[in-house]
Amino acid sequence: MTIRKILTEPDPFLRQKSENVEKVDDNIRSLMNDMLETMYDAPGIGLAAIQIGVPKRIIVIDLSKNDEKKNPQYFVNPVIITKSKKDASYEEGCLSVPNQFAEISRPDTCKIKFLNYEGEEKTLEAKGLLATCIQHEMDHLEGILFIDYLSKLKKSMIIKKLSKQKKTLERIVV
Ligand code: GNR
Ligand code: NI
Repeated sequence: MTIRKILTEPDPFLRQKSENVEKVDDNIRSLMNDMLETMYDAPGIGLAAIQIGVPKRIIVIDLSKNDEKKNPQYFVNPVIITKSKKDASYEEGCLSVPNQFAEISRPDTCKIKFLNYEGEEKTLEAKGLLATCIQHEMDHLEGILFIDYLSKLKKSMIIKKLSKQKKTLERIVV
């Protein structure tokens, strides 16, 4: 298992649409292991493959608390079957938008189908933070970030800040 570099905004790669996985084989499972290790190291509660530069429709999520047993969940080619009319709002963050947080409103519950770690087809009814996280990660597969839901002004301020931080970091590293 390898910890990979997480891409951060602004990066055109994050805006790319991810492609379906044809078969869940050992290469895909190895990628999922890397994604999980990268997510735990960050740390975060979810990660989409595109965040480590791989444009495949793969998501990993683990909502377990620090003192609990780990509970990794793997979603390959996830599709939303139904979402609730009722919305819920959570303060969201994103490993690709470091240190920025905002209240985002999304459907409160959703039902998805996907392939699991073994490549078996499954369905899941998610609510609360899991529903939010699944939708946040599925947005990544379409090249969408949570800041896209903010006002133009708020979004541009965040992107400007992140661009500046990146330039400063480059100067330090080079
Ligand atoms: O670690 C993360 N926390 C989080 C909090 C609220 C809503 C969504 C998330 S996902 C985020 C990790 C991430 O960027 N996944 O793409
Ligand atoms: Ni994210």
